[in-house]
Amino acid sequence: MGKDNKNNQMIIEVITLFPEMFENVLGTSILKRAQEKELVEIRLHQLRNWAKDKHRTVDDRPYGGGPGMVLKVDVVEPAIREVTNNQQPATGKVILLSPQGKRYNQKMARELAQEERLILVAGHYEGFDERIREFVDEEISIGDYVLTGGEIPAMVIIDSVVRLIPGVLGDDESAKWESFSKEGLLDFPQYTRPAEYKGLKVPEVLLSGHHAEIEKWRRKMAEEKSKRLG
Ligand code: 21W
Repeated sequence: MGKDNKNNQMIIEVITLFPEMFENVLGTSILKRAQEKELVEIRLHQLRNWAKDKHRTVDDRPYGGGPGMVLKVDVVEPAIREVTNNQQPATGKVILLSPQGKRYNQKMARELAQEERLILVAGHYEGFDERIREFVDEEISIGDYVLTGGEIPAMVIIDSVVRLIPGVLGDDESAKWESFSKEGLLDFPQYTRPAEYKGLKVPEVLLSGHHAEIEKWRRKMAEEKSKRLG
């Protein structure tokens, strides 16, 4: 079990200078449970372990000058190569988290959830040597804003992919939400007790017990909401 990957568990490898950033996120709630159930194994790799000199250098000043440091291709490439080849299965999709990448969405999450193994490479600081792009299969950005590194985007991908692995969420729950997101419908409004709070009432139909009516109302509300958000 575990490293042999005998079951159908997904393996996610993360290459990062800050593996400790991931520990709380991966050790909490649904991501924690998914790993305990061995539906996914997430392996954190310290990029600095592939540094070649005694100072464990991973970045350097940019050719041509300018501010900031650039992640070295001769550190990142060996890390990708070793993590990809020297572990089982020797396959997997290598993804570079990059502000220039393709904008991440739910369709991409569904596609990644089909993979046996993902290798997520997170840079930090200013950026990485352009040649690193030659050694990855995909580049993904999580949106048009500037972050300090690829670690949080890597966590976003892990979270969105792991919840799609069969068995991670309750069956009825996950099936239902997936069919909604495929149709492009967003959430419907939800309420719980009390039925009235500071004059704000729960819609009557939800208190009625008419299940067909409730279903109709929820679908209508979800469609209206998706239209409003374009
Ligand atoms: C920020 C890396 C800016 C590179 C001169 C020329 C990964 C990210 C990141 C970062 C630059 C994602 C430069 C949304 C993000 C990420 C750190 C580019 C360097 N200087 N998705 N080029 N937003 N961010 N500037 O920031 O690594 S996915």
